[in-house]
Amino acid sequence: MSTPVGALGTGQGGGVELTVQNIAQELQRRGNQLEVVAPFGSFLKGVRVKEIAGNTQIAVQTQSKDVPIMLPKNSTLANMWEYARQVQNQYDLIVNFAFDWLPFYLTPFFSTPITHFISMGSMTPALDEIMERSAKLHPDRIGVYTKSQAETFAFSEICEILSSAIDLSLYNFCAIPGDSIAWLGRIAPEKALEDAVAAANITKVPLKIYGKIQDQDYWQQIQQDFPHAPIEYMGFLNTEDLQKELGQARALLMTPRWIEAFGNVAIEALACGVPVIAYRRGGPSEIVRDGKTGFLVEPDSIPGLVTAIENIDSLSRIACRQQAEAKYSLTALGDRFESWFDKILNNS
Ligand code: HBI
Repeated sequence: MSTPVGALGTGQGGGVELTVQNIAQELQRRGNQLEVVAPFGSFLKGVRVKEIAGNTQIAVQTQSKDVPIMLPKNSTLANMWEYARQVQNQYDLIVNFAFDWLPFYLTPFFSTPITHFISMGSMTPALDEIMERSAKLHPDRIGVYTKSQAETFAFSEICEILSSAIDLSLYNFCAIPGDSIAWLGRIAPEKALEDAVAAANITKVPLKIYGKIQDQDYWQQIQQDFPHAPIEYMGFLNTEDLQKELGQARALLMTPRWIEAFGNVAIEALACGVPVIAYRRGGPSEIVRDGKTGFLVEPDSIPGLVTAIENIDSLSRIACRQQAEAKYSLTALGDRFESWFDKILNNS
């Protein structure tokens, strides 16, 4: 049951789109019969998709924390779950990827077990409450990316930590980098690009910036604050072009101001042999092996970033690729999800 905020394959669903795609394709490759229920216009290579029409759901991060739970007229989310109710007896398990109130509320009304993969940290009290109620009813049926994401909820102890993955065959190892470092992500305040630019300004190491400019004023302000920093904006690239560029980097800088639930860009860098310098905060702090495949830095410390940049060439790039292969391949992800599902089906 995909996210109702937008059609799969359009990027509107953010990070969870990649998770739905990877899990569906990997579980099917292993012989599981499945279909993905998603908003009209969704597409998933090699996987049966049941497209559901209606008005898509507002993205929760665009709303203030105390708004009431809302469904638009002819709600895609409601229509998705009406379909699930009708076909539930054809399936052993229903897996929800929507970060929305309705699926959690409906869980006890279904005869087929429903399990929930939560794709962000805590967002609103109303969602926290219904997720907690669901977690209390069925403690083994809440999955998350990371422990630090789970700890934003009161039920962190019962969460299954599933981490994430990428299709490693799309990423090539690069042994000898160029002289620049990279920053990758939505250009918006919670990603604190200004810290990476400040560190480049001090070290004079060229910084290449990749990603969508989500907040134009914020981007202009950074350029005004650091007129002489050695930075270059490279635009928003697709995976194939991105991994070619990213592989050339001496390091990836991750400077999140908020708790990243995971941080897919970290495993994309590792897959190319690029060590990661990240604030010790949220998902990236559970990915980077400090001193081995990158450095974890005191959060919001620019001197910490500078020291890490000055020492990054001492790390082994092949160790970065090896970590990606051991933990973040589609096979490793499939193993984690299948063992989670087995536990649920054996207990239900
Ligand atoms: N908002 N209402 C709502 N429902 C979702 O499933 C949702 C969202 N915002 C973001 C989101 N999902 C995903 O992009 C997360 O993986 C970030």
